[in-house]
Amino acid sequence: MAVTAVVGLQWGDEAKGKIVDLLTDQHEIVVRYLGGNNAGHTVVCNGQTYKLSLLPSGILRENVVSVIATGVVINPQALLQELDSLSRQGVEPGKLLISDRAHVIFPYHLAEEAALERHRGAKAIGTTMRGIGTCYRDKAGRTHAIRMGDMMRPALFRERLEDVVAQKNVILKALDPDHVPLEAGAIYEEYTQYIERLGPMVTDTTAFLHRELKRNASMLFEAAQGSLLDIDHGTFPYVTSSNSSGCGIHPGSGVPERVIEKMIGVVKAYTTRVGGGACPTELEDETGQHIRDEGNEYGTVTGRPRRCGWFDAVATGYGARISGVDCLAVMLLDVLSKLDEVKICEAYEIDGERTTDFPSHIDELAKAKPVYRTLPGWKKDITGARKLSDLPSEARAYIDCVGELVGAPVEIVSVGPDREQTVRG
Ligand code: 2SA
Ligand code: MG
Repeated sequence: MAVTAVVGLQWGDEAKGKIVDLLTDQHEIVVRYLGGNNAGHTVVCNGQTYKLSLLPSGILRENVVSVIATGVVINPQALLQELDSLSRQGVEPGKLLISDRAHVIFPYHLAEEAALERHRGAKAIGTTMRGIGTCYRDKAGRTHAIRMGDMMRPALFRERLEDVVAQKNVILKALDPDHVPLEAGAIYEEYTQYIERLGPMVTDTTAFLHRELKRNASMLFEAAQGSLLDIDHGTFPYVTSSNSSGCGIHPGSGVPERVIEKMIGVVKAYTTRVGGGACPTELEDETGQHIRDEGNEYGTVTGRPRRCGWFDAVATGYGARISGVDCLAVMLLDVLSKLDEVKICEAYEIDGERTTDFPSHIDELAKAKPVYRTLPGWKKDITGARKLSDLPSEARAYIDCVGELVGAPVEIVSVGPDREQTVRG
């Protein structure tokens, strides 16, 4: 496999980490191109469970180069803590490169986000509170942005920080009268220590990736969050602040999408969502709780219970189209094994009209009533299945229905967290 991408087609947490880990062996370079330490990937490798947030999954392999590309927002403290916790787990990390174009998260980003989310009250986005959105906002606004490359230039960094912190204190005071002014000098000292450690890894990753493409290196692009959380194409404003669908690969890495030979769309066999915003197939009943319990559906970063519901082929099909996937990996199918019957949403009814188009406005999505196709459950333990013919016919029918309604062939089915618990179609 030369150049491959793995993207989530729902609202994140599709178990992309497992697919990326399965593919990492076949690639020399793994690239993370969006988001920050809001993401949570669980990777089970050599019997150990690793929780990754900002680091690409390739970091677990000594012979893989991991790249944190331009589109990522970096909290340097969180990044160093993650590296330190891996070395405590005995991992000798592979080579890591960090883009000098990547933007940096500072304490004022977290303070600003906390104040803004508080102001929204019941309409809060339900963010992870990691300063992701406020950092991307400064990136788009330009005047208050600081990039990794700026931190590498002490005089420039100090001057810029003084200027930005002075302005941020004014904004923060207006948002919160109890705001205690932040000190640019203290932040400078703290971040200078971080950059002393991270500095040797900071480079022009775009140039690196293009050099590697020229020598036909194999590359794996690893997404975070999911297509429906995409800032441009997702369920705005209940989205993350970057292009978390396949659309983000080009802006986030500088590598054109046409070089990607295989775009794998990862979907969960049901739906989950954390944070606010409509979710038409959400089940606020015993079945929803059953899925949450069986799937251990709690946020990896924040521990928040995830909202759970039936598979939504309208939403997921839209995610698949905007990301341009070649095939699907259906994850966590085993979570549904105890149910008498299973449902797939094949259309929405909005104001009495049936549609398979995904609404562009959140108010329309909030009105959408799912139209379900009901299938019989398989009521068997499938965690030992290794090939399609090992699966009960009801489970195969369910997967076929997912593929047909989403509009892409299912090539991988996951029936448990371990690498071996994988069925290839
Ligand atoms: P943010 O913090 O600005 O990106 O939040 C904006 C929305 O994006 C959602 N979001 C996520 N959704 C699913 N999983 C995510 N990662 C963690 C996980 C989340 C956690 O793997 O479980 O631990 O809670 C993730 N990151 C951001 C978020 O819920 C908002 O709806
Ligand atoms: Mg996650």
